[in-house]
Amino acid sequence: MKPNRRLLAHALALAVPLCTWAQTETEPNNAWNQNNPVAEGSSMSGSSGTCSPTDNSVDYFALALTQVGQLKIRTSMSNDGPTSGVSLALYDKNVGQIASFNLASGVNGASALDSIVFTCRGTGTYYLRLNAPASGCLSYTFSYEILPPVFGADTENNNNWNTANTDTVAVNTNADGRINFSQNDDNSDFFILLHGGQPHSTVVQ
Ligand SMILES: [Ca+2]
Ligand SMILES: [Ca+2]
Ligand SMILES: [Ca+2]
Repeated sequence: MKPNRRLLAHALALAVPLCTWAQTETEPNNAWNQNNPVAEGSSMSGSSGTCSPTDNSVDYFALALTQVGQLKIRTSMSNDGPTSGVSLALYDKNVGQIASFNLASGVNGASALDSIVFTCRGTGTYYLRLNAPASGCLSYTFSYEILPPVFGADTENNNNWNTANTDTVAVNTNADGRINFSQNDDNSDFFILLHGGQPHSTVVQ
């Protein structure tokens, strides 16, 4: 007797666990040191405002960057009233504010997708804060990912002229590099330029 292939496919699909997983916020998360941790690639859901029950507190989350690059935060948000925007802020590991910004939320129960990218992010912890909406109940889901840096890496440690010996650049050759990525101790890159066969050092700061 032949197996029912369609039935078998459905059974296999049900047996495969979902690759993505979602979390829901845990209140109180009203200060940076009450944050809810969020892993890269997973989604976090929450609410704020005149929901049921009403909770107009802000929501703090901790993002963990394990590689340098561009931090992209994606949101899907919905307000049950006419308020169309949400105020957010990003902080570094020392709770210094990097940026405050607004992302879109759908109105009257509709959802809206939005995203923002922060370039030159180094590794470590960052804190994300969502403020309560000006009015109405806000429901949201967000996730984040680390996109590759725009340019390739230079060879560290090249912070001094006499440690640049591995970053030798030939004439008419582009040299990639990364410098001043947040939270990473790299604010000086020395390169050796070969000109007429003679090395000359140059510094990027
Ligand atoms: Ca909340
Ligand atoms: Ca909260
Ligand atoms: Ca560098």
